[in-house]
Amino acid sequence: MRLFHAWLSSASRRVRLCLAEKNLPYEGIAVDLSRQEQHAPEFLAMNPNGVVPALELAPGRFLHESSTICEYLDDVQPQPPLRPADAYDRAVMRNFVRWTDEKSLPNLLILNWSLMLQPAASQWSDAQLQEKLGRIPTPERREAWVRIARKPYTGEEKAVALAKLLELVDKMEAMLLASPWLVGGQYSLADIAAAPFIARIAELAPEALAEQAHPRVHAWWQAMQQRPAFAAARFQRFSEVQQQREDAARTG
Ligand SMILES: N[C@@H](CCC(=O)N[C@@H](CS)C(=O)NCC(=O)O)C(=O)O
Repeated sequence: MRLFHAWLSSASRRVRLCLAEKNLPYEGIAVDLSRQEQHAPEFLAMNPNGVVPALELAPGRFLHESSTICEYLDDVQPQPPLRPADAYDRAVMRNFVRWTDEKSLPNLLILNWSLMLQPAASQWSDAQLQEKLGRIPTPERREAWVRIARKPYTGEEKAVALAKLLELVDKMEAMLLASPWLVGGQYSLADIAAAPFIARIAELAPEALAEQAHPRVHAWWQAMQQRPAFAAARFQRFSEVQQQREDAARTG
C-alpha cells in the first residue's frame, strides 16, 4: 500500500495512526499542500476531492476519506479490532467520527492554514491565484484558499474557531465518564479520530487538557501518547516544524 499524506494534516495523521495500530507496512508519500500537489491531475485521479490522504491499495485502486480508509483497514486486518463488537456502539463510534469531521476539522483548518499556508499563498499574483483556483475541485476549498491568499482570517475569527475546536474536549470529557476510551469500553477508531485534534489542542490551548480542567481527557491524552502506535504515527509539533522551516530558510 502507498499512503499519500501530509505530515501535519489531521486526516492524514488519523490514517497513519490506524496503520500503526494495525502494524501494517506501507510506503508513505508526502504531498506538499503549500505547492497544491493535492490539486494536480495525478492526485485528483486518486482522490477527486483534492485533499489528503489517499491510499493506493494496488495500481489504479484508491481510497479516500480518512474515516472510510480506517474502516477499510479494520476490515482487511481485523486484529487488533478497532471497532466495538456491539452494533449500537459501532453506530455511536461512527457518529462521533462524523462529528469530528464536521465540527472539529473545519475549525482546525482555519487555525492551521493561517499558520502554515498563508505565508506562501499571500505572495501569489492574481494570475497565479486564478490558475490555482481553477484546479481546486470543490467550491468550499476554493473559498478557503481565497481566504488564505487574499482575505486572511481575522483574530476574532480565529478565536471563534478555537472556541469551537475546544467543544471537542467537553464532548470527550462527557463520553469518558464510563470508560477510559471513548466508545464501547475499548480503544477504537473514535479515539484514533480524536487524537489529531487533541494533539493540536495540546499546542494551541494546553490549559484545556490540564487535569484540573478536564481530568478524564487529561488521562486519555496521557494514555494515547503512551501507545507505541502514537510514536510510530509521528505527530510532530507545529512549532518544531516551523522552526525547522525557518532554519532551512536561513541556511539556504
Ligand atoms: N474529510 C476528509 C478531509 C481531508 C482534508 O480536509 N484534508 C486537508 C488536510 S487535513 C487537505 O488536504 N487540504 C488541502 C486543500 O484543501 O487544498 C478526510 O477525512 O479525509
